[in-house]
Amino acid sequence: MQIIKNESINQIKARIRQQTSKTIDPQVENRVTDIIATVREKGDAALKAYAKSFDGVSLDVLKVSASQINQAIKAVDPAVIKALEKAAANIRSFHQLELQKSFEDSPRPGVVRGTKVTPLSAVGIYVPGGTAAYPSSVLMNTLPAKIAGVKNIIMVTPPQKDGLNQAVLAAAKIAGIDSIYQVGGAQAIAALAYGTESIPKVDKITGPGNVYVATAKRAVYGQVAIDMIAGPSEIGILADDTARPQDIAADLLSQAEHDVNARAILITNSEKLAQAVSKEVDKQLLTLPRIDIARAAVDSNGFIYLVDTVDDMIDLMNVVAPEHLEIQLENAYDYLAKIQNAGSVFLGKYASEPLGDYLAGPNHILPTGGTARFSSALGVWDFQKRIQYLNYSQDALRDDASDVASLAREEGLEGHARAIEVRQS
Ligand code: HSO
Ligand code: ZN
Repeated sequence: MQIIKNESINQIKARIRQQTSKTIDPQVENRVTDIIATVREKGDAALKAYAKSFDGVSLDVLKVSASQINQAIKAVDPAVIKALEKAAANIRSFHQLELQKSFEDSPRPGVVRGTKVTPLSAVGIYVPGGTAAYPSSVLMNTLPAKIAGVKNIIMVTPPQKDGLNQAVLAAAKIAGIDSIYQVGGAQAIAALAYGTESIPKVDKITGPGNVYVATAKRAVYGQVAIDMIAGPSEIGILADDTARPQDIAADLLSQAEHDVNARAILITNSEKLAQAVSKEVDKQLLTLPRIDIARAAVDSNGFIYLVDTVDDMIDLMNVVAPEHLEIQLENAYDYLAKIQNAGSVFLGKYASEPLGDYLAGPNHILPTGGTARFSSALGVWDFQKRIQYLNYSQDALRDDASDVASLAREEGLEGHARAIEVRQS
C-alpha cells in the first residue's frame, strides 16, 4: 500500500476530495432512459425480453413461488440459517430503537398541533445478482422497513442461469419479504417505479446495484423515493502504535475484497505502524481467495497517510468521511465526540468491521464516497413519513385572524385573508 508522508494536511485534504468527485456516464444514462420507457410501455413482456437478452434466462412467470422459497430454507446449511436468525434478531432489536414517534402539543387553549408518523405503504428492495447477492443485505434492507410497519415489501433480483442464490431466498423468508420477482438491472427499477401487470408499483426503492441500477434509481427519483446511491465499499482506520498491524491489514482487506474500486485508508501518526501494515497487507493478500479484486482496490485506492498528531488524524478522517470508520487508538471511545463524518464507527481493536456487516445490529447500508457528510445509515426512519395536523377552536382563530390576514395581504394573496375572515362573520 502506498504510504503518503511529508505532505501538508491541506495537500492531503485536496487529494482526498479529488478522489471522491463524481462523474456521470451519458451513454449509460441514454441506455437507462430507453429501458425505462420500454418497461413503461410494454410491462411484463419487456421484463421477460430483457431477462432473455441480458441474463440469458427464459421466464414464464416473474414471481418466485412460495415452494421455491421454502425449499431454499431447507437447502441452506443449518449453521447459516442459525446465523441469519441471530443476525435478524440483533438487527431488529437495534432498529427498534429508531422508531420515530408521533407527537402533539397545545401551545395555548383551543390550539392543537401535531405530527402523525406513518409507514410507507409499499417498498421495493433491489438485491444484486451473481457474487454480490448478499443474504446479509436482504436482512439489512428489509428489517428496518418491517419495523417501520411497511405492509408490502417486494424484492427484485436478477434471474440467474443456474438458479437464484438459495441463501438470499432464505434470508428473504426470515426477514418477512412479501413477494420476490426475478428481474434485475434498470428494468427492475423501472418496474418498481411504474408497476407492470405482475409487479406492483412501490413508494420507495432501496438497495445497492451496478451502474445501471444506480442510474435508473436516479432517473425514477421523484416518481418514487430512493434510499441513496451506494458506491463501492470503504474503510478508514485511525490507529497509533498500540494497534496490531495484522488486525489493521485484515480489516482493510475485508472491504478491499468487495470491489476493485473499494477504498481502504489508514491514517496514523506512527511510521513503524505504517510500514508494518503495508507489508502485512501484501502478505495477507497472497492467501486471500479474492486476491485479484482486493489487490486492484488496494493498488488504486489504498493509502496510508502518515501525519504528526492524533488531532490531524481525526481532522483528515472527517474529510474522508468513510463509510466505515475503525478507531484503533487507546481509549477509542473518547474520540467518538470528535467524529463529524462517517457512516458507522467501530470503536476499539475488537470491534472489527465485519461484525457490523453481518451480526451486531447496526445497519451495513451506509453512505459512501464522502456522502457521510450529509447522509446516514439506512434505518427505520427511511421507511416512515410524517403527516402534520392542526386543530383550532373558534376563539383561537379569532385571536390569530388579523395577523394571518396582514401576512396574506402583504404577499398579495387576498383569497387567503378572506378564508380566515369569512369565519369571523
Ligand atoms: N461491507 C458491505 C456490506 C457487506 N459486507 C455485505 C459483506 N456483505 C457494505 O459496505
Ligand atoms: Zn463488507
